[in-house]
Amino acid sequence: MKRMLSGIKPTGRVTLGNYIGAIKPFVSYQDEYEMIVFVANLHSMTIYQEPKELRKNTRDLIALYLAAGLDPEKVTLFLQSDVLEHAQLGWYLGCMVSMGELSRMTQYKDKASKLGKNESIGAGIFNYPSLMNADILLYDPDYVPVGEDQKQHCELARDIAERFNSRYSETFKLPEPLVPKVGGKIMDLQDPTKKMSKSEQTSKGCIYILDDIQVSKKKIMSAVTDSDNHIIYDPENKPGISNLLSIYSILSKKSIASLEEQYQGCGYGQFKKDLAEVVGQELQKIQDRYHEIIQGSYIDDVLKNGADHARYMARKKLAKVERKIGITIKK
Ligand code: ATP
Ligand code: LTN
Repeated sequence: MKRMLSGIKPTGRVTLGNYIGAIKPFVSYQDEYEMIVFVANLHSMTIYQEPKELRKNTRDLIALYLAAGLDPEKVTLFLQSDVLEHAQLGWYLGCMVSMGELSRMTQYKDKASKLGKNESIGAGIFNYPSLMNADILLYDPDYVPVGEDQKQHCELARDIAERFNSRYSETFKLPEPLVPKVGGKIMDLQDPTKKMSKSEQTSKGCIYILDDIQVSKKKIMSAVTDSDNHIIYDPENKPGISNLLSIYSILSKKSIASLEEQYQGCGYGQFKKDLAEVVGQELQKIQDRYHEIIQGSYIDDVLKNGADHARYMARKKLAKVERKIGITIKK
């Protein structure tokens, strides 16, 4: 069975973008692949997190993974901070990457360009990819399912794995990023040229999975579109309606072409109303399960089992790395 691995940061409320670009695909892969899924809470520290909120967001994220249908019997689900080997390998790999490579990462460049005049960027954001490389390489996954924005980090993991293998001998499998063809980048509903992101300040263009259902519907109804009233997928010239078509297609399991046909001659109003209904139904389903899961100790049990299993794999790999690089002095 091929292996897959991915993680999500608990940096805020989970968005429809996270759900479509990451969580929903994970659920669909779990029968076919050996899945390792974790909450990247070490990565979330690269931006200040209010401790109480971080705790809530972390529990919510786990509960949402489960509510969306991840089955802990099939998937290893754990908190990154529970497996210390991530940080340890992150250090070694950070010593093998150049400042130039890290400076070319788009996520770093984006965050750096958004800084105010007197703000300086944290070193954590700069070093972020090394920790992510460790997350990936510790487990030898064949595939890393991520949204479009994370493809570059996965490619770096591949480069670093190759570098390590050629310097010290074959140690890491070369992972491949897996970006969904539709839904890899869900855009902000108010500014469809920007990614829907949970760390954005305003929430009008972003649907949260735990949004009140009526609020989520209103956000769809007030999504920015163009003025020609034709429902056609053309991300370059019609980013707003194309984004809505992607969301509709993923949630309804209908192809974009069949939706274009279904809505030929219809105005945007009807299309948005139907989509609002589809989104509302999907959220309702998840929220009902979320409310059951968030109570009691189920989450803690799942995390404990997941961490035990992940730790076992990670320790073996780290021990191998430490032998090869000469850190371990026992013969
Ligand atoms: P931030 O906005 O704080 O950077 P994020 O939501 O982009 O957060 P993560 O929580 O780590 O970052 O993302 C988890 C997964 O969701 C990643 O695989 C990412 O590529 C995917 N993802 C995030 N936003 C979107 C989006 N708008 N469309 C599709 N996939 C997304
Ligand atoms: N950087 C990713 C989250 C993440 C991740 C990973 C994804 C951390 N470690 C390992 C895949 C594999 C993000 O910002 N979405």
